[in-house]
Amino acid sequence: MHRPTAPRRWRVAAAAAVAMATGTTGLAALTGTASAAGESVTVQYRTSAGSATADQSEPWLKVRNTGNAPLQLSAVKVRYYFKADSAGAAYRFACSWAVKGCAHITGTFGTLARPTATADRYLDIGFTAGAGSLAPGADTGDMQLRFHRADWQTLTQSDDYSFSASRTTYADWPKVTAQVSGSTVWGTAPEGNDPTDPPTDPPTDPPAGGQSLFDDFNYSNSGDPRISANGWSVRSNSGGPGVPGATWAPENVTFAASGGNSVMNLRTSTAGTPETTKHTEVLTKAMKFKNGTYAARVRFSDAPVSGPDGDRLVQTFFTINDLKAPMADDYAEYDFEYLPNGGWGEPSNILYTTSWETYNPDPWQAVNQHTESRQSHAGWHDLVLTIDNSTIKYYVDGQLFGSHDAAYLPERPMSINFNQWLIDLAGQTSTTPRSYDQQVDYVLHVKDQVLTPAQVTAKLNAYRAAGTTFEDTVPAG
Ligand SMILES: [Ca+2]
Ligand SMILES: [Ca+2]
Ligand SMILES: [Ca+2]
Repeated sequence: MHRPTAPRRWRVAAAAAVAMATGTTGLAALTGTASAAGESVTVQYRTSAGSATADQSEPWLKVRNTGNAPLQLSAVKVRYYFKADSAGAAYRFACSWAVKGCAHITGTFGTLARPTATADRYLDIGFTAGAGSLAPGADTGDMQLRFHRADWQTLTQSDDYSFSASRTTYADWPKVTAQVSGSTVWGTAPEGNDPTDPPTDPPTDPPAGGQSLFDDFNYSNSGDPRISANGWSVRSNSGGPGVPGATWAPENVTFAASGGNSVMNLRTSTAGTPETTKHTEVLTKAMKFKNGTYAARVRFSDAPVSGPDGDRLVQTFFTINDLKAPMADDYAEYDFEYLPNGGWGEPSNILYTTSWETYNPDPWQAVNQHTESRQSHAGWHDLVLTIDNSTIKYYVDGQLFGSHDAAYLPERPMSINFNQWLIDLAGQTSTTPRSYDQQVDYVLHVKDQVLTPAQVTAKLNAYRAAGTTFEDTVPAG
């Protein structure tokens, strides 16, 4: 089986642009000084479909650089907030015409963790590097954008936060927001969208039985034959994601006792060149995991073990299968991705959960839904993902983090993966060696059962009470 090339590149264009916008050091992005340096924009809006209900919502936008320096458009994101027609409704973005060229404009949908009466979703408008820059005082010109329901049913836009039926000519519009390199510089978001909702399910004992994979990662080293016997592959083959020319280093995967328990350590290291960059990944050889519960205890880190900090690092726990053709519907991927030093246009630490319908690698087009939290997640975390026939849910430390829609459910089984890699080498340009650790205590999958985080913990404790460090009763996919 070929390992799927993990397509976590959906903001790569933005990341590249941040590097350009901040010169050779990239330090402005890392220290969040992009807007402090005077970058500012205004966003003008009009609609060309002003009715309360419509086949498509048509937000037309112009972004103007009101700062005093050229502005790389790929550092800019504009967010349009709306109320979904139903909890399971899915949407598609399209660009009808744009002065900058529709090929240089991206649209991805997300879910607000704290919905309001007029907003539970958003559309993020972004730009590829090919969109170029805006001189001081210049604007993008017309961007004639639209979105519609995936099933082409009529949508209601009169209840949408960012919609205004009366705006039929361009004027400044503060009910969309704009960010430059991750800092909000325009508009007002709907109130209260912290991604922290309390769990609603009471703790109970886990359901009996259930075909399961459990591994406490009690191994001696990356060459331990039990790793392969238990269905894991420690990656050594080259390729993406991340720094081109980097290697994937099995020897950087180690195991150590920690408080009577064993943890797996993924160490990613670099001395600032592709040749010295070593990524790490551990994944199941089989793609046989689909609906049910996925859980892992993972330790993210904000700082290197040694050497200078600042690299644009991605620390992950995810499931994925292979893209059989561009935009193939039967692709599936569900990610926890922590960026301790920013990247993908973000200036600082951010945790993403992302559910993928599909994507097109070239030209880049993503069909996904994501939820994000801009704060440090350094330390140990209990990560839980559940998938049933209607919803995808992500939990962090027992709290619901994101809930994604039926349109993003998996069509085929997937592998389970952990990896740590560098997006690029622009975050820290030193050639002093440094390394970063991501640790994994255990992984659990229970086929076709949606467990609460408390039920996951109970099942983990039952395995440990029984002295079981590995079990795999999940049938081949
Ligand atoms: Ca609506
Ligand atoms: Ca363990
Ligand atoms: Ca899909």
